Parts: sequence; structure tokens; C-alpha cells
Amino acid sequence: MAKKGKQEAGITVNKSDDFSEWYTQVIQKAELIEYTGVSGCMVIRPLAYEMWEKIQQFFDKEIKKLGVKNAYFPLLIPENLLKKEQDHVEGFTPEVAWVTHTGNSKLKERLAIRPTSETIMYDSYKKWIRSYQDLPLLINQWCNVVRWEFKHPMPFIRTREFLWQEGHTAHADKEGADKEVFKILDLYAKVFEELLAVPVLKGTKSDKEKFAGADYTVSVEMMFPDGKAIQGATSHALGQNFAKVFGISFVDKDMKKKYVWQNSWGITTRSLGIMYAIHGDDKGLVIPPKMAPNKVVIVPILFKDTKAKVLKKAKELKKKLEKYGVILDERDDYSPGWKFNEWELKGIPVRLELGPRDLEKGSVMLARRDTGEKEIVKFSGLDKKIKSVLDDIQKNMFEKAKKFLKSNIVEVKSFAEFKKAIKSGKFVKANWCGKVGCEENIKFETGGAKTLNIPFSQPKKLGKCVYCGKEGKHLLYFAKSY
Ligand code: 87F
Repeated sequence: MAKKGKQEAGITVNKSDDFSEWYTQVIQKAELIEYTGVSGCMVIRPLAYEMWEKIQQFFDKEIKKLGVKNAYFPLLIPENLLKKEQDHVEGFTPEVAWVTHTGNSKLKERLAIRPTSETIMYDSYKKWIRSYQDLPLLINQWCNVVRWEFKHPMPFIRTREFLWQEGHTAHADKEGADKEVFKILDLYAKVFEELLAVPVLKGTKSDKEKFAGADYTVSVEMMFPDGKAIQGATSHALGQNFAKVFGISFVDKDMKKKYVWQNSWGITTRSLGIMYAIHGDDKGLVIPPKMAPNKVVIVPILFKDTKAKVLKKAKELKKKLEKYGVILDERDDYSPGWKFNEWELKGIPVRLELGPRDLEKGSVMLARRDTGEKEIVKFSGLDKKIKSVLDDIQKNMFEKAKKFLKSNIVEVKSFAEFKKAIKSGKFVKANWCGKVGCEENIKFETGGAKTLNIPFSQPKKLGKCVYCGKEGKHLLYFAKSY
């Protein structure tokens, strides 16, 4: 075995010993990301991009079923437009990147590189919406955005440029808009749970944590392996806030002029980082089968005298199993062990080992990436077996992640217990009076624990607020977060 090769190519730290270093190594060594000369701007390499395309395909199909159409709005937003709605940009001002020059001449008006597209899209919406018959207007765009964050960048998780979809819809009434907010949230939950095998906590953001331009925000939140919380996607009910600023109104059936009810919603390439971080292990990535562009790799065990025979069978298997996106690793300058390590690092769900002795017995050795279990499988039953193993891996990965999440949530009654739980890196479930003062004090006294979201199903009777002891209004999650 090429031990030297393993040391150079493999992960040199354990995930549980140094998560941050582990993540940085995995993401590069598995060829997902390349750093560039600009901090926070990273190359999404083909392997990761293929996975982003899987999310796109799933989500795009679902929103089209709802009648949403894709469009494309410009990257550059004139300063006067961006500043039109002060409330929503105020807190974000330091993060906006500007184009100020062309060649050597200064522009008359600065142009913002879109950090989000509400302003430029709603400037068009006001021209397009006249009557109730123009509603609902349901538009989405897949694009990049730039937010010049100053916190330490982390591939996929916190980058200055990232990819996302942003849906922006306008409705004639609040009911229609509200329904969509939750429908979209359910789709985001589906992306995470069913494709990425990542369990979510669904709920409503507190007023302090919601998007400033929204009446309310709902989100899906996840638990990172280091115990910190991470927001996966958000769906906002914008009410008539933007409609009033941008003058988006329509004449209703009753001939009265009314403002539209708007929503916006987004999921980003951060979702990939969450998946890599949650499922990976000391050997590298573990990709859930539904997200793996290549679900199976065949590693032939090659000896001089039997090479031709083994390769012939391997090629035959590759053809037969084509639908799984099979890779046949024929490289003869690498040992089988080296290849095993490499495909484990890249997280391929299933490996088939085929040597001369297997060939004689009419079988292969099947190894699954999630558990490392190995099993001899006859050629005749291979297709069926792979299908059931892939289903099982997908399920097993979700269950494992769910167990991790559940076992790290502590329900507490006192603030002493609260602080202890946060200190040991847990999520806390506790009652809260709903007052922003308590939320701020909790954050301050715990060194940063924030409210994540308020689950939709609440107990009939609530206990006292964990901080002030007054009547509780919600039972919800708190944690330190990204
Ligand atoms: C950074 C600079 C300027 C976030 C920003 O969540 C403005 C903003 O408005 C900003 N960072 N936001 C909030 C984005 C809200 C909303 N937009 C559409 C979403 C989903 C998609």
C-alpha cells in the first residue's frame, strides 16, 4: 500500500479533535473547493457544482409546480434604488460592495453588486402589476450575490460571494401570501431532509432575528457537528412593507386600489457545506446517495496474468450499473488500497471490489461508505442489492444525524441549567416571555446564545420564562450559532 500517498492525500486530523481543520482539509482534498486570491471568494469545483445542480433540479421542479417562473435581473443595482427601503438595508450597509469606476473615470452614481434583489425586482414589479388579474406574480431567480462579510470565511458556510435562488412573489391578499410562505418552508425542509439527509428544526424567527423588511420570517435550522446552530434557509412574509415603499399596487375586483402582499425566500450553497460537515467522518466526505453524482465506484484488483479478464468483467458491470453513475477506477499506477482511500475521501456511497478470486466465484465485494460494512454479492443479484443498499444508506445517514440532533437538545427550566447546557455546546429548549430584553440578556450572559426559531406546534400550557420568570409565551430553541 502506498502509505506515503495516503498521508499526503488523506485527512490528517480527526473530526472530533479539530473540526475546523478537518473541514478545511476535507473540502479541499475531496476537490470541492479551490481558494483564490480574494478572501471569501472560492471556486466551486465540478464535484460540488454537480451537487448544487441536484438541489436546483429538485427545487426548481417543485416551485414550477406552484406556478413560479424563472427570470434574471441585473447584477448591478443603482445606489438610489438600493437605498429606497432604508429599514431593510440599514444593518447590512457595511456588507455592500460597490462598483465606482469604469476604466479611470468615476461613475456618476455608484452601483451596488447585488447582496439580494428585492429593490431591483420590485422596481419592475410596480410597472408590471396593475390589476388583480396580474396576480399572483411568482418569480424566482438563480444567481450569485455578494456580501462583504468580515467574519472569518468558511467554504460554503460563510463566503463573500455565494449562489442561491431568491423567490419574490406578490399576492392579492394576505391569505395567499401566508400559504406560500409555509409551502416554501416545507420544500426547504424536504431538500434538507430528503436529499441531504439533514434533519431540520422548523419554526418562526423571533422579531429580533427576523429579516428587518419582513412581517415575519420562518426558517429551517440545523445543528453543526461542533454543536453550533446554523440557519439553512428562510422564507419571509414581507406583508405590504415593500409594496408601500415601491408603490406596488393593483385595482382589485371591488375596484379599490390596494397594495400587494409580498414574500421572498432563499436557499444557498451553504446547504452543501452543512451536508458535508454533518455527514463526513475521519476518512473524509460521506455523500448521501441522492446527492452523489457517482453512487458506485468499481475498484478492480489487478494482477498481471488476470488483468484482462478482471477488467473485462469490470467494464461489463459498469455498463450494467450505468444508472448509478458508476466510476471504474482502472488507473494502474495506484494500488487498490490507495484507490479505496481516495474514493472514501470523496464520499462515494458504494464501492465494489473485483479481483480474480471474486471473478471465479461469480461475485464482488461490496463496501458501504456510511458504516464501512462489507458483503459478498453475486453478480446476478447485484443491481437489486445496490438499489437496496443505497436506500438504506440514505435512511441510515438521516437517522444518525437525527439522533445526534435529538441527543444534543436539552430542555431546561432554570437559567443556571440553561447556561450550563450552552456552555457544554448543546441546543437548549426553554420557555421565553417573548420580550426582546430577555432575549438580549440571555445572549449577553451566555456569550452569544440566540433564539433559533419558535416551533409551530407549541404545548397548551407553557412554563415561566427561563430568564425573567414571568409568564412564558413560547417554548423554543436557543444556541450559539454561525
Ligand atoms: C446584505 C446587504 C444588503 C441579507 C444583506 O433572505 C442587504 C441584505 O437584505 C439583505 N443581507 N439581506 C436579507 C435578505 C432577505 C431575503 N432576500 C431574498 C432572503 C431570501 C431571498
